[in-house]
Amino acid sequence: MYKQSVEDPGKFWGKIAENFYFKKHHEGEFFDYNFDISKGDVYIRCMEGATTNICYNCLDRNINNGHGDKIAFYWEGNDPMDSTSITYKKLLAEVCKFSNVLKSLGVKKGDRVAIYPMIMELVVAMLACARIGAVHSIVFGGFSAESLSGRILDAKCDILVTADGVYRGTKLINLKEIADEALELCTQGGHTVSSCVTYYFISSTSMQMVWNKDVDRSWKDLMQSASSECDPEWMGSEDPLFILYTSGSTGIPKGVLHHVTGYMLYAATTHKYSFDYHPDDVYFCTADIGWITGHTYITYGPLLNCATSVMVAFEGVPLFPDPSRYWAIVDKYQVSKFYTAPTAIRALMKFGEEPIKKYSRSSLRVLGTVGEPINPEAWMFYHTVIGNSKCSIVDTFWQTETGGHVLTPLPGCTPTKPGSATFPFFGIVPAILSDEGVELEGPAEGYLVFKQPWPGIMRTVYGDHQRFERTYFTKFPGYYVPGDGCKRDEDGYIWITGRIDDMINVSGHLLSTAEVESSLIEHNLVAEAAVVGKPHSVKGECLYCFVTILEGSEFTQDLVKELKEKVRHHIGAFGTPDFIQNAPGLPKTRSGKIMRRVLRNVAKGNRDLGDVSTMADASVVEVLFKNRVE
Ligand code: 6R9
Repeated sequence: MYKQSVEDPGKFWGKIAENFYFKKHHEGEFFDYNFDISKGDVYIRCMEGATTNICYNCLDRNINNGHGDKIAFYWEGNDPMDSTSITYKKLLAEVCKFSNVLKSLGVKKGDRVAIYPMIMELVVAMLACARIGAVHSIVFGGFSAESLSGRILDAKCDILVTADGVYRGTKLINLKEIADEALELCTQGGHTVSSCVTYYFISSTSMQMVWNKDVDRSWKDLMQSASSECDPEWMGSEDPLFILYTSGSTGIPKGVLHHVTGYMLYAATTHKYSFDYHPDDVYFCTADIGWITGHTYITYGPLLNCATSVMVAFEGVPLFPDPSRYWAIVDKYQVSKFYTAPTAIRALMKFGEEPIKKYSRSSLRVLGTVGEPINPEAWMFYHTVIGNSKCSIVDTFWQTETGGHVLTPLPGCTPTKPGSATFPFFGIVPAILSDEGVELEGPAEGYLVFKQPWPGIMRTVYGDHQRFERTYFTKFPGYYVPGDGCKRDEDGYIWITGRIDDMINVSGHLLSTAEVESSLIEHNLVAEAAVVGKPHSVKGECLYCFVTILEGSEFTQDLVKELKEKVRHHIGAFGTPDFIQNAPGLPKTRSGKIMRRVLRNVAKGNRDLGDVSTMADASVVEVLFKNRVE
């Protein structure tokens, strides 16, 4: 299948497309694209001319095939007593109702709708957007008001959908308050959101809610009177489906834009083959829908395959009510396919085997991982302890930009090696390039690139096509450059070695150093800041910040606290730095570039700095080692 997928991609994907409903079929070549910027604008189109609707394919098509009463989602609340489920038929009715609500608020095809997460209703809201052709832009619930407003402004969203609050462990987060602050910032930024639809999730009076009658609408009130029938909008293959922001190395997030048909085919196919999905499976992905993993592998992929999924109301590692929570859920629903992140596995390893062995986990067949390189120890723990040495481990490498898995083993088919994402998925042609852009053969290490398009690849950066070309297609014309380094071993296995740009991967979430640095520099005592990633036993990497303060001022623990709070406020809780150290001077090249490589070694306490001949003033390094914090 792989051979066919790369030799005749049109035939391969065309056959897969036959499983989906198209209102109008396409004619001509399956792909039309240019990857080579030296020959003109970069573009990718797939099945252009066909019309379809992804929501119709997720729901109506499955219902028409006789699966209306199948469970689409089992939902587990923060409190284990709080659980419910929804069938495909019921989900369609809810989606149609919310589609009509959106229409009544004036939302039309092509309009952008921001969604600041809540739970089952989030899936309803995103599918409703897809049904009427509106473009959803979901913002992860851990982001701050400032991050949320930046994203609403960039896409000029007219509507914001949110909830009053959510629980994280025992902590109640007042989402609406953050949303209100973000809307205020949007107005100050010159764009006023016309409606804010709030779902009362907590529905208790303990939450103080400010209600602005011009803008605020209640989800439940609007839904009550909405009809549960709504015809889908037939969308062109290359019409946009959603925007999802990802960190950019300049510090300004990029709105990754995915389009209807290519994304649909790729989400469904990767979900089917990477997890060896079968109709009687119960599938459980622990991600938050606010990230791409949630988009592709909670909502679209599983629904397109008519799967039954477990969805949980909490992100990160559930230690509530105890560290066995995942395994209690696995046994409760007889989960067969489980998908999580290395950071979660490492966090669970800390509690030992006992909380895991309390449950049988005998239903498990395939265990997936995503988000960052998985270290072999965590891989082995996943395999031997969590999977009782009888499950396939699938280490799936991909990005917001790729839409779905691009390197992954196929369960029961690819012999695995702990820590390697193994081989390309169908339709993916990787290569390893040297610094000079030469394709390296055999065992080699260099830049990971992809040579031809696949259906799920992003089409552009929202509102900035040049940035799309600059970021992914300029370094090596003719190739898509994801920004990761990799190694190929003597057996042809690919091993991701980490980011090659200034990105830090904290618990599977990418953060740009520039974004954190600009938050630090806003403090009036900070003259300069440089941020690097430091290896962390659970998070993979954590933020280690070097700050140079103004002459004559004092570096105190209060300042450290203020700076941490500042970054947290700008980015959100998950971006809070672990370490802030006083750096009277930073190592710079003679041209003034901060030498992050040196700082990474200082953070690690590694005195073997390599070649420092380009450093302007080598004496700063000794001081940095002296001020190091642990
Ligand atoms: C899906 C997702 C993308 C970046 C990517 C890479 C890292 C993701 C990985 C992995 C090694 C894996 N990454 N999966 N590195 N092995 N299996 O995480 O998307 O948030 O856009 O991050 O994450 O560095 O380039 P996104």
